[in-house]
Amino acid sequence: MYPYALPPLAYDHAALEPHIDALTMQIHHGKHHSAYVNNLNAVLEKTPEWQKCSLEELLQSLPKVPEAVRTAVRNNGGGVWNHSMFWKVIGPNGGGQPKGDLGAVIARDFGGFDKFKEQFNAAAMGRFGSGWAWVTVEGGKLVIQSTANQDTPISEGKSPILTLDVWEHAYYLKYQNRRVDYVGAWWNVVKWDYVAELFGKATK
Ligand code: MN3
Repeated sequence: MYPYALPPLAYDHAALEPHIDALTMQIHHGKHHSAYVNNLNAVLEKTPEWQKCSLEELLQSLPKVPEAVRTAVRNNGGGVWNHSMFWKVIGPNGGGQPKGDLGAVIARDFGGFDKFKEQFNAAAMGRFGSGWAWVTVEGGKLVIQSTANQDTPISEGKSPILTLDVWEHAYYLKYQNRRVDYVGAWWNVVKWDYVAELFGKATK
C-alpha cells in the first residue's frame, strides 16, 4: 500500500477555460502531478520509516531524511504538496478580490489589492526558470516570496495561503513563452474564499 495517491480534481479539466486550457490541466494534473506522487512513493520504498509521517512532517524534516534519498524526497514531496494546494486555490467562478479580514490585511500590508497584485506578479515573473510564487503568513503579516523548482515554504515552517505554479509545463501549451499572459489570466481563477479559509487557519 503506497502512502500517497493523486488527489482528484474538484472540477473538470475544461472548467478553467479560457484562462487555463483543458489539455494543460489534463497533462499537468494527470501526468506531472501524478508522476510526483509515483516518484515519491517509489523513493519512500527505500526508507519505509519515512512512510508513516504526514507529507508536511516529511517536508519539514528534510535534513533528517537519509542523504541518499533527500533530493528525491525534496523534489517529489514538494511536487506533490505544491500541486495539491495549487488545484485548490484555483477553480471555476474565481477571480475578483478578497473581502473581509483577508481583504483588510492585504490593504494593510501592501497598500491595496492592486499593489499586492503587482508585487505578486513581480515574484512570479522574477523567478528564473522553474518554480512557484507564494503568499505566506508570518507573524500575522502577509509575505510574498518565490521558490525554485519544487521547493515549498512548508519546509521553512511557513504557512502558505496562495500559490502559483510558474513552471513552463503550467502554461506553455497555451501561452508558449508568454508567462506574463498566463500570470495575468490566472488571477481570474483564484478562489478567494478558499484563500481566506487558509488565512483564517494560519492566523487563529
Ligand atoms: Mn506544475
